[in-house]
Amino acid sequence: MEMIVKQIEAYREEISGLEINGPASLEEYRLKFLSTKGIVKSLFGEMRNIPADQKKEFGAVLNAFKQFAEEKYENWKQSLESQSDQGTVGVDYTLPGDPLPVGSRHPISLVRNEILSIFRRLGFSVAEGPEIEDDWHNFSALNLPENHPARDMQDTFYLSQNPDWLLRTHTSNVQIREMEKGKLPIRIVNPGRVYRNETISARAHCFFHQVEGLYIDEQVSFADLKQTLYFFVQELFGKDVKIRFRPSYFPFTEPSAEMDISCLLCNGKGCNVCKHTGWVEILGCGMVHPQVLENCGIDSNKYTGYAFGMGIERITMLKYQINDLRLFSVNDVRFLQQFTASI
Ligand code: 2NL
Repeated sequence: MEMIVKQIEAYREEISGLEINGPASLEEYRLKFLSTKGIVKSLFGEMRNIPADQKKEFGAVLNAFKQFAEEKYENWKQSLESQSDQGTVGVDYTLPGDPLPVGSRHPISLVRNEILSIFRRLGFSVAEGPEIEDDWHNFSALNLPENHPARDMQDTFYLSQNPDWLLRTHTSNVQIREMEKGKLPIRIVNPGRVYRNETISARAHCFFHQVEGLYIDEQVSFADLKQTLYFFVQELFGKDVKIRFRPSYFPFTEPSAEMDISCLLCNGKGCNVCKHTGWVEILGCGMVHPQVLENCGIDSNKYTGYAFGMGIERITMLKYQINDLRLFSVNDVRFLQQFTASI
């Protein structure tokens, strides 16, 4: 019996020296000492080897040890629970918090907003309209003849459920709808997404974005158009930019022109971007065709107007030296994150 009592003393010392610092070490302690296969239980099993006259004494030692081991367990358990209630164990309040990822504007939106804000300062208001359109507002009112190639299934997306409807191929439908309202003068810019049935490549996509403008009043001239567009590109690209107009053709304007700006990269000396001409095309424009005015119920003897249209992707590519149109729609964050500094 003496041997066993010594052993119990040793267990007491072992328990007193234990460091319980979490639920795992507490459970390890419980399994070792207090479980059905634990040390306390097995010591009680020793009772039958103790001579009858010493059983009472041994029983007292054993009970005291059991109580000691159980109390220790309860104390540790309580102190662990109160620590986790307060949530203070191992929390370092000086560490930085979890990051909150904040998105940023798409480059197309940045440039669109910049374009619109320049025209707003000139007194233009912003108008928008439907992307699903009918033949009249997308083609006929704009003087596009029945047999014009743009009307072809190959170039335009028609809705398969009802081919009277199509996805607009330019934002001019908004200007037509504005003119049809019959309130003059009109001075609007209209941004939006347009669709064309193109094979996707670095230079073409089946959807892209435009800003068009329209100014109709008495006595509006081509000189007004030139001055307005000159102010616009100076605001967008800087005071040193030069412009030139080349004659062109659109069914909805007469006369029509394409406007180039001096190349921003080489300052007109000639480089890859301007294909060594010193000039880059940025928009098309012209005086609104009298037939288009009449189509919308506007007296073409009394009123004249100018209109222009530009691709936002094209201008964004020039401004930020982006060489592949597809980058705008694949949503690769490595591309998009490069614009986070802008608002
Ligand atoms: C381009 C050329 C242009 C227009 C758009 C227009 C609209 C009406 C009447 C007359 Cl309702 N014209 N829009 C005029 C000239 C050119 O866009 O290259 N766009 C990307």
